[in-house]
Amino acid sequence: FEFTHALCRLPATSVTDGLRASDHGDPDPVAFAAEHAAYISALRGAGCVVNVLPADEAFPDSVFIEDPALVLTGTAIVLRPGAASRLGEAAALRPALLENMNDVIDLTTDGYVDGGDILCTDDRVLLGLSARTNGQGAEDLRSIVESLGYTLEVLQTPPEILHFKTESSLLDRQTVLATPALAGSGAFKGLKVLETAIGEEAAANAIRVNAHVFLSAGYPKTAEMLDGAGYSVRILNTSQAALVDGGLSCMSLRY
Ligand code: CIR
Repeated sequence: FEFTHALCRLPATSVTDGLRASDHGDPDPVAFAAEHAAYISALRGAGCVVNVLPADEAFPDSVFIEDPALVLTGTAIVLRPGAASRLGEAAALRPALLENMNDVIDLTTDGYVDGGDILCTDDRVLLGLSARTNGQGAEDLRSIVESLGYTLEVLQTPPEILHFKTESSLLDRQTVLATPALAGSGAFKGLKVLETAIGEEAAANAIRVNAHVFLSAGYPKTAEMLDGAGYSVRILNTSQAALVDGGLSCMSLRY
C-alpha cells in the first residue's frame, strides 16, 4: 500500500457502452470525468506521481486500467482480461507499461486473468477465480509472480460477483477490508479481516494509498468503523463508475 506512482487512463466518452451486470442507466461522461479528476487529485494528495494516459475510445471500459495489467515491484505483467470487449485493452496498454515500468512480462497461454481479481500483500498474491479469471490464467500467472518472489494463492471470487476485489481490499500489511460473505469464505488466512457494514458491501472496493484509505461515498457505517480502527479515511464519489460496475481500485495501477 506504499506507492510512489500511479498510472491512470482518462475515461472515454464511450464509457456509456461499458459492461455492467445490471443496468441502472449509462454513466454521464462529463460527471465521470469530474469524478476521475477528483480521484487523480486524491492520489496526488496521497503522495503519488500520477501519469495520466489519454482516453481510448475503442475500449469503453479502458478507464478501469487495473484489469489489463498487474504491477509487482515495478514490473508490469500484461494480463488477458476475460471479457471479449476488453481483451484488446492489454495490447493497447503495453506501450505505456514499457515506458513507465522497469520491465514488462506477458502471460504465455490463452488463459484469462483480470487485475480486479488480484489482491496483493507484501509477499502474497491472492487471485480469485471468476467469470473473468480462469484456472489456466491462474497457473500462467503463478510462474511469473513466483519469479518475482511472491506466492500465488488461488481462491474463488464469490458467485455473481464481478471481481475478487469488488468485495475486498488491503488496508495494511496484516489487514483486509472485506464483505462478510468473502470474509467468511476463509480466503484471508493469516490476515486480520475488518468487515464492511451490513448493506454497505460495495464499500469493500477501497484502496489504501500511503497514509490514507480511499472509500467510496455513501457508506457511513464502514467509514466510521475504519476511522475508529485508526485509518485516515478519504471519501471519494464513484457514482458514475458504479453504473458500469467499477470502483476505486479499478481506476489506477499503483506501484
Ligand atoms: C467491466 O465489467 O469489466 C467494467 N465495466 C468494470 C470493471 C471494474 N474493474 C474492477 O473492478 N477491477
